Amino acid sequence: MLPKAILMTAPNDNTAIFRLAAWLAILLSGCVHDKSDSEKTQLPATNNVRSLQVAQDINPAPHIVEINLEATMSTIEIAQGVFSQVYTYNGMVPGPVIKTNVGDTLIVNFTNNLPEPTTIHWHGVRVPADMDGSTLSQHPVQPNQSFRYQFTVNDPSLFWYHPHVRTDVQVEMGLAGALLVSDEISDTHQSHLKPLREIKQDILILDDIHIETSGEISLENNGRLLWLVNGRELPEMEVVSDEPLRWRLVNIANERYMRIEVPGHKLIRVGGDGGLLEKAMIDLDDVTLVPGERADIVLTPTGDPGSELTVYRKKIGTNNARTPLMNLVFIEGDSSEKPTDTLTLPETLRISEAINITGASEQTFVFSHGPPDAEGNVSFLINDKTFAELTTQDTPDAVVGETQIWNLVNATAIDHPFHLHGFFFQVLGTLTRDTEGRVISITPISYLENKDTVDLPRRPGMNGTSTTVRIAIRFDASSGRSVSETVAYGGLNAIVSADLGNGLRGHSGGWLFHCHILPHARRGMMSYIEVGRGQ
Ligand SMILES: [Cu+2]
Repeated sequence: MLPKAILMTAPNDNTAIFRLAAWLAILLSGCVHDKSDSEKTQLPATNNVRSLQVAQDINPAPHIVEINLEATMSTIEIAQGVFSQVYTYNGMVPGPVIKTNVGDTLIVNFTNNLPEPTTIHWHGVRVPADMDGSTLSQHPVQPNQSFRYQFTVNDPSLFWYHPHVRTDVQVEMGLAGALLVSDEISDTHQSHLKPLREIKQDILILDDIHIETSGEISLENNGRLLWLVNGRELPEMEVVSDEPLRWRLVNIANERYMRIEVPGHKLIRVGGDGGLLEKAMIDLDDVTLVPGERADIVLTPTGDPGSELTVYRKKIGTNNARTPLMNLVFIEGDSSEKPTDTLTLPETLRISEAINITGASEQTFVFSHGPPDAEGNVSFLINDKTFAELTTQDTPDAVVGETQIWNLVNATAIDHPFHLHGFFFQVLGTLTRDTEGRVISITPISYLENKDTVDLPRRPGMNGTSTTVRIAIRFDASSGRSVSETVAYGGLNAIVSADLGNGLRGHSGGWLFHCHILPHARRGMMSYIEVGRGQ
């Protein structure tokens, strides 16, 4: 068997030394049949951040992107000289980038070669419920079994994919990848976006892991902490002074917030979870991504050829603590290229429609935690219950076409990143309350954005105070599918009648919402809404 992992992680620049090493590895693997040796993937000679591999489209038909994706254990050199046994998609950490266009049908022939069950959740993508990869809507794919994911991608943005079984463990072990949905039609028809689309674009996947000296990934946050961009520790990006860069960022870390800063430079945020913003946010000192969240940013680095500029992750809430994530290395520009103009972005990037909240019903969800147990661990709760304790009496319902306002109340002293499956929402504003429940501040949102993940800021003061983020959700028909449609489609008969083992009965239109600090979700901070057809 060819060492696929090695072939697929070859860097773009294909240095002669690396090619030689790769060929040697291939030759050796022909003689050595020990899988663990032949599938060891070494770091490439250069630490280039532009090294993400794109999943191969095996279907020649237009408007269909079909890929094969295999989850498997591999041994990869993540830190210099330290080999870690990790979970991979197609032998890589992170997994291959899936590239599609708006309106494409994406088919993913997924095979689970892990020693445990798994699924794939398409974070942020509006998919039919039976393609959502949650245990509410799909039986986990057992070891050595396959599952075909198939859905149409309708929203241009950067999304990501990851398991939704033992999510905290499986994501930390390496299972995550980016899914980019481009808007080729708009490229030709939305000429006002030309300046934006001409900017060199990079996907940057931000992560952190802990590894023991043995190389083992620590799930208890022991050992050395590594900050990773596209799976690399402190990688480099070659840039030309005064040439704008567009970064499509996604934070796949289990727990940590990523507040990105480039010293001496202002950032422009043009988009987020659900595609472009209505108007660019300019002159930003930093951009924060909570776990699961995306940001589409533009910056214009300046520096002398040969010099370096470091991109940092700033610690939230402190002024000075910061960690280097990536080095920009200035190279000479190509003098034959046209001189770069000052970047001029259109005033309106996109005509966005605010969700009409007239007559919307309201629901309130309180995010809290229980007292510490003997080991000091707490349960994390939504409306006083863990996910395992929920009955259908506890969970909200909606009918297709309905709009609801959700009041997401954070009663704890830490932030929680809220994520809703299957639907975009828009933030209406944030308010805080004192211990008497009186509103002490109201912050309306100043820009319009479709989101699937949002920070719920910690309470403003002592126990009893709270912060509420108000969001509007339209449970439109473009997500999901009615029970009857799904049964006709043949997808969910087994699941409708199946007890999924947690007291819940999964069925079409069951959508999770949870904290995206994955250990919090595992310890209970997760619930779901049933979206049905109505009468
Ligand atoms: Cu949380």
